[in-house]
This record gives sequence, C-alpha cells and structure tokens, in this order.
Amino acid sequence: MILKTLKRAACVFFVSFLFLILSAPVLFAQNPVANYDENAVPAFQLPDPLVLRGGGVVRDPSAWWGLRRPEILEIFENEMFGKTPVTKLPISFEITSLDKNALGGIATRKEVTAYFTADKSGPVMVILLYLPNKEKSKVPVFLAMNFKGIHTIHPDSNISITRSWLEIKQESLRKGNITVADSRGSASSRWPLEMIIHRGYGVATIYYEDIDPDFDDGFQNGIHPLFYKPGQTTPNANEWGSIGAWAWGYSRAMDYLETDSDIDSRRVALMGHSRLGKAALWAGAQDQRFAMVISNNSGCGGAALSKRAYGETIGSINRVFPHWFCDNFLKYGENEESLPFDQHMLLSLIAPRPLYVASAEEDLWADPQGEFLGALNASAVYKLLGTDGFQAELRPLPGKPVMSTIGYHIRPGKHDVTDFDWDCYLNFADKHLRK
Ligand code: GTR
Repeated sequence: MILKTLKRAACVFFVSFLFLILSAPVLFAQNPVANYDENAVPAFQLPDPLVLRGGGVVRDPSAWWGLRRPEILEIFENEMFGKTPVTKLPISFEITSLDKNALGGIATRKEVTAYFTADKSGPVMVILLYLPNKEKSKVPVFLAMNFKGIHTIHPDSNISITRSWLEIKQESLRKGNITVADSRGSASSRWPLEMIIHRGYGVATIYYEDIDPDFDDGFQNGIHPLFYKPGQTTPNANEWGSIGAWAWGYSRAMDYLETDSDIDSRRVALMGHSRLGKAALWAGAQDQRFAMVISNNSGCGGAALSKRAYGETIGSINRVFPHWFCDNFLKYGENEESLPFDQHMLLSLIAPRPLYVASAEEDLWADPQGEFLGALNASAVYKLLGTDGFQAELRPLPGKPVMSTIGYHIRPGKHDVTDFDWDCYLNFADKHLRK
C-alpha cells in the first residue's frame, strides 16, 4: 500500500516536472522579464518620419502636410489607438458651480458639466477650472486629466465629489477602505494650483473615468456604446480603445474652453501623466487646436520608443491593459521588430507645436532613454516645419531642462508629477505661449 502510494507520488512528480520543463519556454514567452539592461536592447532601425510609405522623400512642408502626415495619422489610427468616431454627439455644457473667490481670493473656480446625450442621461464629464483673478485678459490654460476624481486635486472643500468616482469606488467605500473625506485633496501634490495661478495660468481638469472607466469590460460602459452602429456591441479591430476615448474627452473639453470668454483657447497646453500622457499625445496628434502638448512620464505607448523593448513592452502593456489600444495592436506584442512605425512618429504629428517630454530617473518601467530618443527622432519634422526642433544630441543631465520647440527633462526620483515638473512646464509655456 505504502509502496503503491509512493510510486503514484513519484509518477505525479515526474509528470509535473516534465510539464514544467516543456512549458517553460511558452510561459516565459508569455511573461518575459522586463529588460533593464541597455546592452540587451535589440538592434533596430526606426522608420523615417520623412520618408513616404512608397519610398519618396518628404522635402518640404507641403509634402508633410499633404502626404506624410495623413499617412502617419492613419497608421496610428489603424494599428495602435484605433479610429476615433467622427459622429458628433448632441453635447451640452452647463456651469454647475461657480466661486469667484476661490483659493483665498486668487482664483475663480468653475465646474462645467458636459452632457453627452440630449436627455442628459448616460455618462457626464465634469470639467473643474481654476482661473487666475489677477489677469485682466483671457488666460492661457493647462488642460490635464486626473486619476482619482476632481475632488482629489486640492483640499478645497467646495469641489464636488466626482460622481463616477463614487460609482467606481462603491465597494471600497462600503468596506470602509476609502472615505470620501480622506480622498479630498489626496492627489494635491501633483496639482500645485497656487503656483500655477500665481504664474498667470488657469487649470482645467477632468476625471478620466468620466469618459471611460479603466477596466476591460468589452466597452459596455463609458462613451463607446454611444457610438455603436446598429447591431454593434464592441469596437472593431481598428476602432478606438480607452486611450482613444480619453483623447476624445480632451477634445470635448477643448470644445468647452473655446466657448469660455475668460480663456484664451489658442493657448491651451495639454498635459498628461503616464497613461493620461499617452492620451494627451494622441489627442494632440489628432486635434491641432491644442497649442502645446506635455507628456509626463508617458512611457510605453506614449513617448518611449517601442522597438527598444526596455522596461514596459507592447506585450506586457497589452496583457495588463488589453482595453487601452485597438485590437490590431495586439499583434506587435513580443514582436516589436515588425512594427512599421514607432513613437517618434506619434510625437512628429504634434509638430510644429511646442512639445515637452519629461522623464524621471527611477522610472525605468517607462524607459527614460526611450522617451528621450522618441523626442530626438521627432526633431527632423520640427526642423522641416521651420522650428529649432530639439536642441540636444545627448540626454541632458538630471534637473537640466532643454527648452527648444521640443522640450525635455529628466529629473531625479520616481514616476510622479512634481513641483519641479510643473515649474519646467510653466517656464516652457512662458517661452512658447507668451511670445
Ligand atoms: C502602469 C502602466 C504604464 C503607465 C502607468 C500609469 O501600470 O504599465 O504604462 O501608464 O500604469 O498610468 O500610471
């Protein structure tokens, strides 16, 4: 009996061992370890943003605007972020809260609710605005989405609690893991409102999950269903995912900013951190009303070159966030060499408008060197369009920003948005938006 059991155990052990040995390559291929070794970055050649698909060279701005730019835009639509629908929704904006004496009197706070349907049912987006009171003329504004609800960006107790945040956090709230009171101002270190207001700029922010909650539900919630054709239940392989939806939200906020007489909508700087930096780049690429675009630690799928496969890769981003991009993007996972494009081409779509890419030294997951090279390789397009492009050949030292039409810095520290980052963005905006 004992012998029989032992024999069976040995057999089970042997079979499991065999299974592990045989499946290791497959498991490894599915979940490769992130590479952080510069020497292990594969050799690659970047597609030239100034060479047409058919091989012709782009030699002047008219060939860029007429031929190459539309080509590149189409590649990102079909292969990466998915097409944004062109259908216009019957959107209406309503000022739902106004305080002319906010932040101790230095600012006016407004909340503007955007209703996406005529009967005001369905998802709504709330734009929270702080505008400097001391300015007599229309003010330039930084537009940036937030991760945790508008009420988290500052302890100002008059800010409404974000409704969709309440819905998404229901479970945690019930279990007492999060309290509404504690969440107020919890992200304020990333939003130095007083500093921005003192410099004469306004801030407009939206909770990103107002547009599309950030989980993979087959696009049944958020704004996607508002665009489905009869019988359609999910986006097609070349139609938008969540990043495309957030980018759409940035543009709808711009629709409002254009109507606000306190704001100079020709001087709106779009800023986004991390996944919202990816969305800001995509919004700035599609919508040329944004005068400036700032990518804060946007990493893989943002400013960082994918072909380097350093830190986060296309394979890992698609595994963890399958809803961020269109389904056509899946084929490039663990297959970066087959990419017919790279992220420098996304950045080139923002040319000649000022673009700032920021990295953090410890944020290796976002590949700071890849972000730098993304910016550097967009420079040729900026120069073709008559600007000074990116005035750096090597990555600058930490804390030493480059302020050409393409701006860049790497600062000490982690994946985050800091006062140093904001100070650089304000200096960059002073230089390029106050000319
Ligand atoms: C990470 C993701 C990154 C980045 C980040 C964020 O988990 O891998 O691509 O977007 O989230 O948005 O904070």
